[in-house]
Amino acid sequence: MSGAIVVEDPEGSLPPEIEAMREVVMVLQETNIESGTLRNYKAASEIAGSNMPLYGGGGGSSRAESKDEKGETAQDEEGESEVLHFATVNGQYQPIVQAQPGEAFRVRLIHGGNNDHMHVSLVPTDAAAAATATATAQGTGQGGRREDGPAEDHSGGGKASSGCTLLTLARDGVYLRQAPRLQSGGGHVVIAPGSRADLAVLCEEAGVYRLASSKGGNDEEEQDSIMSYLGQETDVFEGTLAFVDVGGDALDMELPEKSPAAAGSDRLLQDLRDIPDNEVSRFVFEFNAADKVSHLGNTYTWYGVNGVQYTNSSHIMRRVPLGSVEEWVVVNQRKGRGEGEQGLPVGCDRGGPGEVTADGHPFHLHVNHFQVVGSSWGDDGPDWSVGDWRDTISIPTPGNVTIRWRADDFTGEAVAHCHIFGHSDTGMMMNFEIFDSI
Ligand SMILES: [Cu+2]
Repeated sequence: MSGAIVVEDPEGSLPPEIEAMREVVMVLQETNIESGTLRNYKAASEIAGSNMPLYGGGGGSSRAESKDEKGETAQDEEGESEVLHFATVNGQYQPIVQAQPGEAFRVRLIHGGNNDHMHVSLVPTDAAAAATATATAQGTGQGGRREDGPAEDHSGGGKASSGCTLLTLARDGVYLRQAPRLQSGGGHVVIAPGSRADLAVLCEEAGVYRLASSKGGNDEEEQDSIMSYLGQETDVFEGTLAFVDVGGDALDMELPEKSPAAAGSDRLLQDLRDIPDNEVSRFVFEFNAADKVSHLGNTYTWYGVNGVQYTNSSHIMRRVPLGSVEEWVVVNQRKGRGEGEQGLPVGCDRGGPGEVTADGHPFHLHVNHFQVVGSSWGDDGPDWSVGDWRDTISIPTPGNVTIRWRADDFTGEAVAHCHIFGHSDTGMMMNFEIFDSI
């Protein structure tokens, strides 16, 4: 079960373009049920007249297609090998969001799912694509492309063909300093389980658009790029999340040109990159995944952090003085159990036994946000840049991300973990404690 708690900005504190936007909250969830249980859902779905796709595979690319797929597999009485795998938005299956042409609105996207990464874009259905093509041919539009505004400064390959502009304003509840930002070339947003993205959306042309997740980008190059970042074995949801139905009177709203955080002076936004290296404490946090093990009749993959499987909630792996700044290198490099607490990996590219891993892990830190200060991937990931603040980040696989965070305000025990629950629940988690040193 999950839901959204939205902490609103104080009235009058935002740029007028953002203030004027309507808000759409979207809590994403996934369901993934195999074999036997699926038959119950199938029966319930058919009785209810639902168009939910009860077949093996992704969430379907459209309502019509889902229905066809369901029809095709209705003959399959066994269903043993089938997998029911779909995503919902606010508990609804592929809901429709209404919008007007030229209307800028804000989407608060919250990934409350447990396993799949989302690689989200807003793409026209065939009808919208045809309308856009017609408008372009007649010279009455630019294929949906905005020629003015901030989007142009960060424009990537896919915007012209999409008809909509999708800009990131904030991640994990913190406004980006360099916002609004078009990310990942074609306007895709990567959202890991547990992470949040605040987006500004504007569609110029009337039509029906799909808010969809896919491994693909607008071209092969982008697809290669996203999977080589996340790891080839990482699960990325493929299917429609929601539809945006753009119609009615055209509006002439503007996308914001500057970030609400640009002049931020609160302590959270103090740039931790300015702190000298000798004033931070370094720690290496390594994700470990090893062979399958049997326990109480179940077989599962061994998951751990720094060579330790989380089984003891009173075991503290890291103690942090209140007010101090931590620098953690979060590593996902090799298969195997790692070297344990007594022999923490000293470098990012840990040697020793174990193949290079292709299974990605979103790192999540409780209590304090962290700032990205470096990565084996370079200064810009698919959905982050050095300097950004987050509480959840996917680690390049194989590779590492270096973060800094200040132990602010709160003392006590907390956890850092992979946000794929199948991993964290079987051991990919560690305790740390913030203590008052005075
Ligand atoms: Cu994981």
